[in-house]
Amino acid sequence: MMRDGVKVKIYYIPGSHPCEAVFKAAELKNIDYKRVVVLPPAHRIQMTLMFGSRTVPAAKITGGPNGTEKIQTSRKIIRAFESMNPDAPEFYPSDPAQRERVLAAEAWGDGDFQDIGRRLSWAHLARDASGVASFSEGQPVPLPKFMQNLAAAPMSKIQAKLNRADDESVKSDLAKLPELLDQVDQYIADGVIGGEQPNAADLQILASLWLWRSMDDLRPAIDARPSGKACEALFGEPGGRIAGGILPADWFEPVNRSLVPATA
Ligand SMILES: N[C@@H](CCC(=O)N[C@@H](CS)C(=O)NCC(=O)O)C(=O)O
Repeated sequence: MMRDGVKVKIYYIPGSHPCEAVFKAAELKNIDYKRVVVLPPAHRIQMTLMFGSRTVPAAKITGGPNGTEKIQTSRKIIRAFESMNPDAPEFYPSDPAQRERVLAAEAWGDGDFQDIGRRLSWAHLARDASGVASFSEGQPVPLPKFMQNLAAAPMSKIQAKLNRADDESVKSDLAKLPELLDQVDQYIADGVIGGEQPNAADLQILASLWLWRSMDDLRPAIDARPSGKACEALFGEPGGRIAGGILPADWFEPVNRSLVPATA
């Protein structure tokens, strides 16, 4: 059981996949929390002033096992949640060999793999910001709708620049996608992720696919795989929707080719 009097606030950007990983972790541990939306790109300054470093997710925990804590990064927050409710199923398996595998997969999912979701989504939204509103729907955004709509295009262009979502990087990310999905499928086949009880690697890796699945041009290739099904089982529907046809169709050739069975 979580102890009484604990308060958790999670600072986040709607649609951010590491933030979604943290929300799912809180849900699985039965941890009550309050969501606080921060607005990109200004969140970099806000987070630096409040937490010391510029990224979300960030969590403020008061009255927990370690008193008041301010924590940044999805991996550290998920570790803090693990210790807050030891009665709930564990994110880090106690079997040493399985634990090693989960930790390695979690670290892999928090590397370049995590950056790809940011580059791909901002590259789309910088060209066509109409999808931004779908991620904010139902979220406590501290800005009237008309201002959100006015800000969507310039904000997305800045975010694309800050995340280095240039054409070359995005094309290279899309070319790598089938290989990365093969790796996720392999983790599932090896029993590292996709089991009955979600672990820290499930949270980290499948949260990226949750964001990838919001892009119409990517979703069919992901959904056709065990990794897409594992993502859906844990995270459900994506937090928003980015229409197809925004990026040049030929950039998706490697992804679409991977949909065709090798014998065809
Ligand atoms: N690997 C970290 C990175 C988090 C991260 O880069 N978050 C993005 C939003 S998805 C962000 O706040 N970026 C702002 C920046 O890099 O300045 C984590 O999992 O918490």
